[in-house]
Amino acid sequence: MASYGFNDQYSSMASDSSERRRVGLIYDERMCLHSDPNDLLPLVKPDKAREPHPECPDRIRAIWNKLHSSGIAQRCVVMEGKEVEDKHIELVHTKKHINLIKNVSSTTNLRREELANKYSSIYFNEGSTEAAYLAAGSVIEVAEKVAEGELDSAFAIVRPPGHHAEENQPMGFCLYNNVAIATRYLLDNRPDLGIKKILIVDWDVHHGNGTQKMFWKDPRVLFFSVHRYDSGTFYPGGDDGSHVMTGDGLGKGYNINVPWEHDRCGDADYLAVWDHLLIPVAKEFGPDIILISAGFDAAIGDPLGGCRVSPYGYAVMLNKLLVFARGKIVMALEGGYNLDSIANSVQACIEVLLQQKPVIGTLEAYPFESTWRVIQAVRKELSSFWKTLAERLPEKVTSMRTPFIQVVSSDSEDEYDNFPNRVSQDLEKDIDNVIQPFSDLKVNDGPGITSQASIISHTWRAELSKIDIWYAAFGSNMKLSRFLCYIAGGQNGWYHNVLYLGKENGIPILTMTCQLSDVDYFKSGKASMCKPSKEYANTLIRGLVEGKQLTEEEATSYIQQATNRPL
Ligand code: Q9C
Ligand code: ZN
Repeated sequence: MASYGFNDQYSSMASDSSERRRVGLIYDERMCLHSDPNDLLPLVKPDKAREPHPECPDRIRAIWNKLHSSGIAQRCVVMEGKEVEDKHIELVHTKKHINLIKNVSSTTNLRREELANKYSSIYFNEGSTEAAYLAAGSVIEVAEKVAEGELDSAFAIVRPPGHHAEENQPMGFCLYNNVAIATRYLLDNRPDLGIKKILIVDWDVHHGNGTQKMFWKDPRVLFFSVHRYDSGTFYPGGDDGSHVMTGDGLGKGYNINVPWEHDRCGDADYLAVWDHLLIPVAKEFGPDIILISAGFDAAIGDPLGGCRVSPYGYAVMLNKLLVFARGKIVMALEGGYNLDSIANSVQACIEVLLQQKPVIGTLEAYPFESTWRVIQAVRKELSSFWKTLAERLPEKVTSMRTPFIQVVSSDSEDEYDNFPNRVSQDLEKDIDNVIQPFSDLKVNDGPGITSQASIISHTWRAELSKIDIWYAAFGSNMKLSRFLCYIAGGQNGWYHNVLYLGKENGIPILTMTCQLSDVDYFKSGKASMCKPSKEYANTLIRGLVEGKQLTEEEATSYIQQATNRPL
């Protein structure tokens, strides 16, 4: 049942290169014309400078550039964007809404600002209309090609995103509901293609409120959304994303919400949801095509999501869907705001669609306790509609779990973000950059470990148990900015080496060391003392204060004194 160990999906692998899968890719530079006019303010009024809007043109550029530099785009069928026709938008939106989006680019800046302010998390500029028409039209374009069989699968690299957009309002960075429009297009306008049942998988970290409403009573469309809910406090908020929202009328049972209770969900949590909810239900539903509202804001390093899905996680999630609908999968970009994370994640997905190498790897973590709670609640809520969900999950499956430890974070996160430009980057990458192979660890004297210790034959605990001197840092408050500050502080000081000792429960174990020659050098007094950098000192002080042992004044003076004291 549960396969946290390794991947079990080879059945759909193209066995030789002659049956290479045709994967469509759509990108159009014109979708970059839509951007937040406030992002231009720093040029005009530097004092008014604020954070650039996360839903920015560079998102799709980053993806596009990455797919080219890695040679993946060259293996796909690349298509140009296409504008949607009003009659197709009308399948899900009101005429009033269409007029709003149609006219917004030809009005004044002031009027645009007034209009945008009427909605939740929306901006408009001169490029918004064209981008919105291209995003929706491009998803239709690839969906049609996949449904026809001209393409096996496709990825539409579009913006603005769509899943928050409702019948009569833009919302949450979304203008037109791209995926919903394409879904209705296939069902209503192309009966000739034989698409009768559509599964929409929405793995954007936010609930797809717009899509949910558009298919609320429609049994032809199974809408499955997994998202942060946090008791209804996470965007878009309210109870739309609750698991009790299962649809209405004929559509009852065809709306499935998987609401995370908290942040930090990762590969293990998503795959548990796949194995125990989505995959069994998809089997029972038997979709003719799958559309994925593919936001990548649940990715590790996303500034909005707070979740931890890796590119490998997305690849496994996608691969598990490829056995349905004869592999007809259409992916459309939704959110995702860390440029590196989204580029790497999209790349991993397209490699899966191309089916050129098997998806292999392991998961080292278990789902959270709360994840099993959520899965059980969803299964119970929907057990009368899907017989596969009525079975009880074996205890030995649900007993594989990780407790969730609430991180009590200090008042303001940003105050201590000493690496503001780096915070949003991919944590795994940062770790890669600072770690050095375990084999660099050389401790030659004493009964300790011998040189060139092998990480393969020993666990880090076993190795370190042989060392007499320990330096340990309690890492519960190790958010990325702080971690980087320690590293930088250490590297400017005397901990030149950061060693990666392995992973435990998915958490990388690092330690900082120095050369023995450095110890001697310091002991000899020849080394001149240097004060820690301001950031490093502040981080140390903060750590002491959070440990509740010292007040801020005490910690500050302690660090001050320590910097002037000989060893
Ligand atoms: N406190 C998508 O990912 N956040 N949209 C507003 C207000 C809006 C995300 C926060 C997030 C919208 C497509
Ligand atoms: Zn999102």
